[in-house]
Amino acid sequence: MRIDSITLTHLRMPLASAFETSFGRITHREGILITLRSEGLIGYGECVADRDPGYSYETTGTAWHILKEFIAPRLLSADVIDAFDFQKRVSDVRGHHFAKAGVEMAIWDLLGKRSGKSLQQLLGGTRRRVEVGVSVGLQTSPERLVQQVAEYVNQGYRRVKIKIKPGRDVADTMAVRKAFPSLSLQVDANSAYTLQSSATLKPLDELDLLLIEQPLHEDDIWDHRKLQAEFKTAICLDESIVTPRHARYAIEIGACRIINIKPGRLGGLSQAVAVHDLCRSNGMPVWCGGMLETGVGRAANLALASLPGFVLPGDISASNRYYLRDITFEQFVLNPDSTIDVPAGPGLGVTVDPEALAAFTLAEMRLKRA
Ligand code: OSB
Ligand code: MG
Repeated sequence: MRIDSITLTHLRMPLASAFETSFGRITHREGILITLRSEGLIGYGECVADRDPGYSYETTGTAWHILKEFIAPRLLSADVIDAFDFQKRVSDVRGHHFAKAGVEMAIWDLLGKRSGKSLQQLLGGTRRRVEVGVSVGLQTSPERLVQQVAEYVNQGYRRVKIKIKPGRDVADTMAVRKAFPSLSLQVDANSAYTLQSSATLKPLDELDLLLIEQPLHEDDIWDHRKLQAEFKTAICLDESIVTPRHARYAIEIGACRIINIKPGRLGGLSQAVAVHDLCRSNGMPVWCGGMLETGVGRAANLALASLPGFVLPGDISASNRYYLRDITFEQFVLNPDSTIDVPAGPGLGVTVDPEALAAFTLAEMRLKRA
């Protein structure tokens, strides 16, 4: 397939409500929409880098640079066959997974539109709807947190994840557990603890949590293994699993009992599927994480989460949990059984609203085939 042009659109979108994690508080989400034009078709992909290097070293700025200088030239110089061919072509670009994943997503969208198949079909997904939960940011007090959780539970979310950090952990989680004794509940520390300071988290082990996500350093596999040995509750790795190889390390040494899969962090949907397959054959449960995606990235996550190894609810909430106005015409809604329907149209199955896109655009650049 010939790629005629690549358009990078730097977006800044207001969130429906501020989102705070152990690495910071945001009121707006930045990102880069990738538009590929190919033989009369248009494919979209979302690069999930944000403004600041809090979750990852990648930012909208680094991704823009890598996309423009290194990835676009490799894609515009010769026809691309599929996602695997794309990965081979960019294998000499070290790291920068968010940048690569955004382009790979747009390639899948094109492949689907060419063949009339949905991304779900292309990836081998089976379910028509997937179980989802909601990720709740840090609040100013346990009372406010319980209030926020209650709102989401009333909206129909049956699985809730709360963000924690030192000083906002045990009391907050206990308050939610007390208010909702049978809720599926999990916590996410985004690397805010060391092996030493994580000893303070021990009371969480009595709260019947689904999992404790990424308590220790983002590049750590070894200390998580020590921590998992101390906890009954499953440790889940997010930040640390950046390639299928890291998933294998974690499985082999017992660093965790659950893995969070995000296509952006892993460098593309193809890599996400590879981690899924590896985990499935090793009996390691996985679930689909989120990066506060727009409708474009959310569509891809829903297709991915419909694969059989995704046995825990994903961080894939309804569109209105993230944005009052999204860049896709399609809005994802929560079904009464805490599921969201997987898009069935060709490719990602979503269409971009040009007016919404224009309203949120900070900068745009189109790179053409020579
Ligand atoms: O660690 O899972 C995370 C959002 C941005 C960056 C990292 C994370 C998150 C979330 C929100 O927890 C998940 C979502 O609903 O998109
Ligand atoms: Mg996480």
